Amino acid sequence: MTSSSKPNISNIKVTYLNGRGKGQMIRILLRYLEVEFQDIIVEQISDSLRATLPYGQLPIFEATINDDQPFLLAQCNSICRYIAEKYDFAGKTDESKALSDEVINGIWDLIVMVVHTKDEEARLKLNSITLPKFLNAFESKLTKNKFVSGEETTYADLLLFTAYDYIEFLGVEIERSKYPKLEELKSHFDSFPQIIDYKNKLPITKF
Ligand SMILES: N[C@@H](CCC(=O)N[C@@H](CS)C(=O)NCC(=O)O)C(=O)O
Repeated sequence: MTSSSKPNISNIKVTYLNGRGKGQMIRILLRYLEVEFQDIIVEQISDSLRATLPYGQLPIFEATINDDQPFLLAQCNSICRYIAEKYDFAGKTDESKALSDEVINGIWDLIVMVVHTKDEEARLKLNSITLPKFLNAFESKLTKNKFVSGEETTYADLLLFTAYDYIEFLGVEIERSKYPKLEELKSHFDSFPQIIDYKNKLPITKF
């Protein structure tokens, strides 16, 4: 899972709100890779915190590089890609990396639609058309190859697994029997002790 040479990084801190949202992708990735980090949870973004954030938003990732260089990164997807590259979980080829990127963009398109669809009629359309469209797209990738970007697993698989759970957490029912490959992916990640521990300790949050 981790690369043979030790990454030149220490004092990792992840700061996010008291919820799963965008922060969970970073937290679960670090947990899966068994990377130690400080999980900083804030109830809201104070003015003093906001002043330190590149876009005034969370999550952010902070670390020390080569023992003395502070490093700050914002934007959830950039953070996940950076961690995956650092710990050899981004995919080996340009194509595998690009397909991982594609799937992660798809995951966020779907999550954003789920989060922002409140109206009942729109919700029905989401459940009957949009959700199956996206889940079938992921399912077909997992049918073609063992993992979404090929025969080797990458962080895109872990984030897809996380999103699959998260969509249900957000109150959308998934007809799981229609997605046997996604179910297989779920069983794959649900069997790792660090993932079991992470999920068992997930606090009750609103989002
Ligand atoms: N594109 C950013 C979006 C980050 C974002 O929207 N963060 C929200 C929380 S999920 C936030 O900080 N909201 C507070 C605000 O914008 O004032 C990312 O993917 O990290």
